[in-house]
Amino acid sequence: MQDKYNPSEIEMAVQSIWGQKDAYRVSEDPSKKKYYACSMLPYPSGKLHMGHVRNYTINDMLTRHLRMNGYNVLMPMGWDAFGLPAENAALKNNVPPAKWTYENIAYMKKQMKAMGLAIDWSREIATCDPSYYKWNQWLFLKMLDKGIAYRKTQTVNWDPVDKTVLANEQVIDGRGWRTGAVVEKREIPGYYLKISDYAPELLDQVQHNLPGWPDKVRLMQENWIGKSEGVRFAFMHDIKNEQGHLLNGGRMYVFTTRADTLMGVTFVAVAPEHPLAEYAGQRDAKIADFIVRCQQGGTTEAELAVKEKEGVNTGLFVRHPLTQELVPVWVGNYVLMTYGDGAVMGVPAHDERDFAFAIKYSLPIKDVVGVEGKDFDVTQWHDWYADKGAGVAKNSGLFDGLSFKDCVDKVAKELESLGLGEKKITWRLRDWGISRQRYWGTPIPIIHCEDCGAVPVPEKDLPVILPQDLVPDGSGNPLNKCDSFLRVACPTCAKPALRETDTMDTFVDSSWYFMRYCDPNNDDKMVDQGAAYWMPMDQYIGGIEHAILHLLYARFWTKVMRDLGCVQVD
Ligand code: ANZ
Ligand code: ZN
Repeated sequence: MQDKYNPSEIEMAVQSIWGQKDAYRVSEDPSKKKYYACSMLPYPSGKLHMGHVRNYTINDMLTRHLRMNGYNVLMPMGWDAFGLPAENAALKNNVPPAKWTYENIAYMKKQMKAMGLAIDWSREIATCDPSYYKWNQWLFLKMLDKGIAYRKTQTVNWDPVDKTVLANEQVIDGRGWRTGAVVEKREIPGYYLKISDYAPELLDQVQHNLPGWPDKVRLMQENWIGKSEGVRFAFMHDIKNEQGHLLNGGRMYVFTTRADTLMGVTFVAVAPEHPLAEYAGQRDAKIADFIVRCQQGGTTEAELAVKEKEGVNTGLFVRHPLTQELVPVWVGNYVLMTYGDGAVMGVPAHDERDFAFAIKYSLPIKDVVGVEGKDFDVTQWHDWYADKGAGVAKNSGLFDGLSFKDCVDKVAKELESLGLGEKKITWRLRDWGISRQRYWGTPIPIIHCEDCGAVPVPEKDLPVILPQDLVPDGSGNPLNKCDSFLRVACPTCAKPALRETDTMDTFVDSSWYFMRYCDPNNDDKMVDQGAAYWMPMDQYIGGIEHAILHLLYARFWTKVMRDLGCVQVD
């Protein structure tokens, strides 16, 4: 025993013995108790930072402690190696992203080794390796086959500088999170995963089946899934198009969580992309202008919430379902096309946004919920106006005196008997758009043929390999200029066709890597016996910043793996 700790001597000596013995390599041993300590997959940005050191040290201590207590402990490591920063670095330094990435991996691995972490390096994975992303492609094709993946055109947030679609969280104050460029809305085709179908299950899991998770994370995920109970119903109208057909069959639907305030409606507001807005825009340049202006800037709910409420009167009217009164239709910048029906009933007395809107445009305000001892003041907003638990209906004819719940029930019944609507649960969770107009990611395994359309790459031709040597030049995706990648024969009719050049969101990569560590070299199955032994993880250490979407997507992805029979365990 030396009485002085001399790191350069002792660490080197010990680590070389560990290396010779392959001391931290583990295999599935049913006779021992297993423990799986996983760390969030690092992005190979260049050098380790203190956050990495902290996280890996926690798992390292745990691993060593449990090993000494006879456990069979797996502590793997890998690289979240696809994504934008590699392309940006490539652009700056004129080197292919692959080179930059692999050099960073080598450097960071050296740093981790110097730390003496008890990692089983035989299980190392890099998500940019074809042996890994092949399985992204494989599962995507299975999802496509089952209808869980689908192609559609949708309005997206477009960053004009990076020339890419941004997720809502990547738009900050109407600007791209990285470039600071004003975000535009664009219509482009892309692939989506039907995570919305899984919303009830995911919510149930968040609420009841994630022992040990911090409440903060639970709440964020709950809000993200966003279950909302309300009523969906139609305002009737007789607005006709050129051919004399009623627009949307003469029905303008809204979703409301406050059906009890139906008698307080003084206007309706539709999203700028709503068919009625479009109709009005075609007939009035001022309205068209307004719609275009709304299309610039941020589209997220958070952004719309802080934006000044603005609108324009369409001159159109719909009918109140119970009083038959004419209600004016406005276009409102605070109405989202992607939520509910893209239209709201405006109740200025009890909704803060509607209140601001009504004040600004001098629309009538009619209060229909009374709270004892408090007087409504039309000139000023008070939070109690929106407190649904506090009062009873008033100025509402046959609903007067009813509490919130009773009133909603009665209004819903009334609307139902008129054939106009019913109670409905609306979810905030949107389907997961996985297409990125980017080079450095998993190629989406699709071939576009003029005759056959979008044809899935046959399973035997997987993986679709991403060229490693392209250098982005800032003018969009270099795959579009790479003939050796781009030009292929159509798998169906053999005519010349073009490969899809969009790649997958890197959240796909990080949605299942923790399972791949269990069967890292399996070329026949995505995951297999190793996962059956090691999963579920016993300990996961990751950053809170990923806690909402990332983990939600991972649970969805692995759920689909389970549903499709790729994996037997949680
Ligand atoms: C009338 C009303 C009166 C509302 C009132 C609220 C208070 P959550 O809880 O988030 O589901 N809404 C519906 N669709 C919308 C859209 N596409 N864009 C923007 N707002 C929309 O919110 C539901 C409420 O959000 C709905 O209930 C509707 O406004 C609005 F005193 O209807 B409410
Ligand atoms: Zn074809």
